[in-house]
Amino acid sequence: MLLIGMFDSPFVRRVAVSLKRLSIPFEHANWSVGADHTRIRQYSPLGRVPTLVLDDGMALTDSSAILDHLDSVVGSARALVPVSGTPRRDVMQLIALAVGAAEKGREQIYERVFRPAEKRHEPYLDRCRTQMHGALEEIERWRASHAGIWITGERLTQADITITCCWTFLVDALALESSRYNMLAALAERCEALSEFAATRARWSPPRS
Ligand SMILES: N[C@@H](CCC(=O)N[C@@H](CS)C(=O)NCC(=O)O)C(=O)O
Repeated sequence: MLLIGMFDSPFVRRVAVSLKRLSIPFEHANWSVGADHTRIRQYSPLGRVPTLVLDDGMALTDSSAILDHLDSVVGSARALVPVSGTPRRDVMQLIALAVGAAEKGREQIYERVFRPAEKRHEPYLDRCRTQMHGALEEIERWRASHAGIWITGERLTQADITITCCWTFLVDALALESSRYNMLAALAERCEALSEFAATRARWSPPRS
């Protein structure tokens, strides 16, 4: 199995952390969406990472599709997203908020990296910032009223993994003020101390256009 993409991407990293958490061995192609775009497109017609090339040659794109596949491979008892009911609903909702915040962070970066300065549109950047903070505030509110070890209780789930990968990315790439989100920052710190997170921590650097 080959995971394509750099670990400074929250989408790639949440797949890498999940693979390690589930003890699924993989090789890593540390390719950048900037410099290695042509190489990436040989596996991902979208030209996006993460892409996971399976042992039978099938290349899966999009972290959600990849993570869904991994959960189905390991079975319901080990799956990182609960299989049904309120636990599944809550985990999926928290993941959607965290991924949404990271996407709005990514948009802000791409506006800087891929668009010439004279073509940048400040109202769009403002809109992205507002949406990003809206999602983070909602996760912070959730955490304030759910005091388990992990965000949905006593078991670490994909919500913890995704929130942490997205949070760390936003702090690193956009210098987000962690004091604004104390609960979220504390959860991320707890996750980052685990070996699968430590093994996938990468210094963030902007893609080259
Ligand atoms: N929804 C996708 C988002 C992945 C994504 O945005 N990846 C970025 C890197 S952080 C990428 O491939 N960007 C290149 C591009 O879209 O041109 C997922 O969850 O996998």
